[in-house]
Amino acid sequence: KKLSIIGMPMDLGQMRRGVDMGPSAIRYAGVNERLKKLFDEVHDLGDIAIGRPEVMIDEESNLRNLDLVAEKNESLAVEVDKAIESGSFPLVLGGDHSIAIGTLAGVAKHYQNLGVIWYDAHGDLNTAETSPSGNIHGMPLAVSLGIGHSKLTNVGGYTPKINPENIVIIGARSLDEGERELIKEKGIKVYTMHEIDRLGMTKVMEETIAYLKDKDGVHLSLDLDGLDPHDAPGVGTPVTGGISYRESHLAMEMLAESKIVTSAEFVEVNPILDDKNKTASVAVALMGSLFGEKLL
Ligand code: DIR
Ligand code: MN
Ligand code: MN
Ligand code: MN
Repeated sequence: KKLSIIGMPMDLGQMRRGVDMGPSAIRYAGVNERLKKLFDEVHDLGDIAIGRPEVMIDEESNLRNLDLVAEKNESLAVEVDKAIESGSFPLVLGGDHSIAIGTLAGVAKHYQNLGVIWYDAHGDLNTAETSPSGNIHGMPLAVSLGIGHSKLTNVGGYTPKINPENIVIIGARSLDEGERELIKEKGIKVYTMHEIDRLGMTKVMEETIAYLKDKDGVHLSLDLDGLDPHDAPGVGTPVTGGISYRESHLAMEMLAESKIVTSAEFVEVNPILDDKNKTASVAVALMGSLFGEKLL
């Protein structure tokens, strides 16, 4: 079993600086050491080069830093693709959630029927037309469905990457109007905080795993803001009333047992907004559980 770690120090998909330091924070929290115990080989491929480009707002299209976000995601897609080609499990460290555009572009070409678990307070289903912010980190799930600006949907040279019936959103508690409409129109499966409270995380994950069981691969896209800000304070857009640390471990452990996950990314870790690197440490702990760490 081989793991490839790819850092994506991207902050161009939103407006709060510091999330570009997410990969460093996660490495500082010991990701390599932790996961070396769980894989035969761990290859840390370093970071995708983002540089410090001039930030421009494309007012007309309501897509902040459109060209740069598209270009950097092309680079990420190439690296993710190579990792899978080499027989490795790709683990991408963010970076803001716009990086899912590149991760999924690199992953989805390897599967006929890829499932996606979107663990997030948000739907990330906006387009330039529906976005209240113009931030591309609020759009990657729509983009991956082929909905949005063609510069984004065509990253990797093909579209769409995924089908709406293959998606499960877990932890939603902040959706914009256009996102609600898209969820209804496409019939996307969503476990909001209401269902998590009502059913419990065990049932939510049993149903999620059953729902995705027949897929030939499953990508986990975990936005740390899916967790409650009490447990994961170092995120750019915290939303109160989120998934707990314990529930998140349980979810990762159930995914480990199910063996359905074939690629993953952990995004939105912002050490500038964090409390002594707590959020990066939580991310690494959850990775441990996702990859089969057990106490006994
Ligand atoms: C909001 C925030 N829905 C937007 N989205 C975030 O700007 O589109 N996604 N923070 O993770
Ligand atoms: Mn997100
Ligand atoms: Mn989010
Ligand atoms: Mn655990």
